[in-house]
Amino acid sequence: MSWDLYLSETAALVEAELDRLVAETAYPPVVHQAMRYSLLGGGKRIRPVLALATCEVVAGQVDHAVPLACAIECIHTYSLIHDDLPAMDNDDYRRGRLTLHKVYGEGVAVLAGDALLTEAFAVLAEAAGRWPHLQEKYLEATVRVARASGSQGMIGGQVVDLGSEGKPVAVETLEYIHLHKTGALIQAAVWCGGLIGGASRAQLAEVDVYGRHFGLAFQITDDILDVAGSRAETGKDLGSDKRKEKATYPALYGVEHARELAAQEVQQAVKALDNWGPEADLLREAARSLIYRRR
Ligand code: GRG
Repeated sequence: MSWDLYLSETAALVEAELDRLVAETAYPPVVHQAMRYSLLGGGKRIRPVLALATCEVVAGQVDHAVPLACAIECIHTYSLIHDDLPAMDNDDYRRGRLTLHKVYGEGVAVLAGDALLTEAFAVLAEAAGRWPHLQEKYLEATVRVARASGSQGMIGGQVVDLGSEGKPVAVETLEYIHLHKTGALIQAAVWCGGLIGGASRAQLAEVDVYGRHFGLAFQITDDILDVAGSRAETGKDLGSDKRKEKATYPALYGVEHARELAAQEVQQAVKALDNWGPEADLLREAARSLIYRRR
């Protein structure tokens, strides 16, 4: 199956599960409606689908990785809500719609993000309790997801990003920001998907390298879209990185060289799976699709 088809079919499965997870009727209504506005608001579902694809590629049972996939998407959604706040990137639009704080106010947006982050760990802990034979794996995955999201992962990257605005930034700092702000959660998604699916430690080490390069390529292409994409396709105001004097690959190297660097990262992601057979084509194609990313 092609990656595009796999992505759209599996994203629909994730969407249905997220819809069930945060019920429309839950009390108090405002926070749950706000959570749903962002959680069900048109995300591409790259991270959860990568987690499920990796589980599948190692011949695991995909439904065992669904809680992992949903937890990761809840964390990703919280990070976008908080990232859009006036105290962070102060963005008005995401996915072609007003950002959450523009609709529900800043207080509810902060709390909806907090609630999604908290829910993610409830979902992981529940999964550990549901399948006794996966208990240890879900515990290990929980630690990995927490670390990837925390001060030495996504938040670490975000803090360095915030602190670098308006300043000249060294290549190493830029790489740190991208690997942590964006890469860590993507890397955790594939690694944990493999873990739940029964991958060997050697396979997990290779998947980890794949995830690192995928994450870097994903953020470089994200930065390129901010400069050279279309508002209709990205659903975001373009040029915001430049306005905020953000540290990005196009700012440091120019768009053309940034494209080459993204292609190199894709190549390295694919190379990390050299020991794998055709069963890993899905992951190879997922990485290659980043070159043509338009949203
Ligand atoms: C704790 C106050 C507080 C804030 C946390 C950690 C954080 C703020 C923000 C995370 C940093 C961040 C938003 C990184 C950007 C990653 C990125 C490229 C997001 C876009 O991902 P897509 O394209 O989005 O997968 P969709 O819309 O498809 O879900």
